[in-house]
Amino acid sequence: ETQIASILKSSELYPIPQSVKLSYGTAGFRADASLLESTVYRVGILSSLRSLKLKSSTVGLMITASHNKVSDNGVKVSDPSGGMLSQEWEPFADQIANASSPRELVSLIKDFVEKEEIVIGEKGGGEVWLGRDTRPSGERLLRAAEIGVRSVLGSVAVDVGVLTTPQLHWMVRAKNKGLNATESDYFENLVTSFKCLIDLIPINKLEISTLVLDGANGVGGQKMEVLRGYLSNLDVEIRNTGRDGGVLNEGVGADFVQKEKVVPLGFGSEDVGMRCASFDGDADRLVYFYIPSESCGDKVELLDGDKILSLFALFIKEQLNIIGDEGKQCRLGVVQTAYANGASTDYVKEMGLEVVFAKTGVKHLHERAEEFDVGIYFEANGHGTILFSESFLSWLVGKQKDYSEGSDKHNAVSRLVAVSNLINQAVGDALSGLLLVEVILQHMGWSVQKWNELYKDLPSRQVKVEVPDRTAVVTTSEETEALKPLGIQDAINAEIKKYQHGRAFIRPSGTEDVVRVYAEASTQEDADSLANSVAQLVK
Ligand code: NG1
Ligand code: ZN
Repeated sequence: ETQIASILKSSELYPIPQSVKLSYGTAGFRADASLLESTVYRVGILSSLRSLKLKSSTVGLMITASHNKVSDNGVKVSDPSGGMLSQEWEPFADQIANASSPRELVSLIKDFVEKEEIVIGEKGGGEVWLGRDTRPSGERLLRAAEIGVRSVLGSVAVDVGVLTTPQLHWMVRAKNKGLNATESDYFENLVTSFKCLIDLIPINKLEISTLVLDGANGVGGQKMEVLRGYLSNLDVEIRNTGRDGGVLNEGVGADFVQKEKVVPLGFGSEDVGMRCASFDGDADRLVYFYIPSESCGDKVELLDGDKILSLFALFIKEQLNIIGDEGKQCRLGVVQTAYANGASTDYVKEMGLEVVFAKTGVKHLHERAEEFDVGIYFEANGHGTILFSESFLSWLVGKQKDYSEGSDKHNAVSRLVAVSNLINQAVGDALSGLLLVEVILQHMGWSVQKWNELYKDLPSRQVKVEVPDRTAVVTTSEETEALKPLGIQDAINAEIKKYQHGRAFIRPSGTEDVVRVYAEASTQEDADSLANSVAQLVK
């Protein structure tokens, strides 16, 4: 009928390039940008269908390849909740992205629409909000997404411009909750809740020193420049905004700093001891670092996602303790992945928190964090957030009325409510995470060095190995043991045994064509050597 004709017609514009096999992966589709137009067009169609399936709720479509190189790009979908696309739809995403002809595409869509009982064109269309990061290929790909969205009859595509990934997720979530959902609403929400937390700081501890931010030459630094204009009690110097000739993610950004543990471009000996932070290319990751005075060369002292998680956990636990017995009944839990530094896990366990492990990729962590009243999740690379259950939040709001204004308990409850507003509960967000770290440090009266002393990281090393076929590596569900190739796990175990506190695992990347190797040991030399010998086994 007309719907089929519409898709047949538009798909002629976007033939699939030969010899690419795409998979939705850890965080959507990613590839060299020149290969992605047909994929993004098809994800546009999928997004319209997703919206229709969920009573025309707004769905988000983000064009970004995050920390990957500037010539790459990618596309991922935000569900109406603001979370990642339901994993149940990923196989369909894979199928249509790889459909080799318009006919095959149409037939896959037809079957899926029937199976999911999606009704097209009768009760209004779908609505999809399209965002992109600063990559030069973004605009062209966004046009392809628009055509895909609109090829589902009655569906509308709204271009919401250049945004960070978490901004788009936040806006989609707010829109579907019936709240104000523009980018300025996003900023206003951050500013208000940050100020609220600042006002609740016990006066004598206040300390403000300059934070130096590495914007990864991407969208995050630029948005931070806007946000900074509305904030008092925060002094940020922003470098690597992308306007001074630097290249996105090249020698800069959270992924680079975390994996290489060296200073990003634009930082050096003049910054010794300063509190520094890095965003990744789409600003959903945040790490802190400082250059130690005894630093030789370009080494940094890294405060990764695990340290951020520990700081958040400590602060929240402190507020619950102030509330007393009732506060202690709150189920506060932590979700980490196999990449979490062993020392961080020990630290939060000693605090009395429950720790659970999930597979790599925030979609997996997010799911587990929802099981708690307050669930904090972080990947070591700096991607994470805090989730507050609806029932716990309404309990808090009730208590705010019960306790007398200005009392310790009232302040503690108000802080928790403000944290729930400040932190982006849709998805990990470098901007909101940064504001929360900053206000907690001010609250504690801590320097970055003091914060770093919460626990000492076990030395670790990550390397990636390029292989002809990364899918040859298959792991258990926790990703800590390799089932294939046969025999490799025994060989890895034999290497691990040679080291004190040795731990190592391999897994295929879901975003790059590599196998990742992680190793921990009691000294840096040992961690390096363990990582390298395991990498040799993979080659
Ligand atoms: P892969 O490439 O699957 O390891 C990487 C990160 C994930 C996640 C995604 C999405 C590591 C080891 N892996 O996934 O944690 O952030 O990218 O960006 O950092
Ligand atoms: Zn990212």
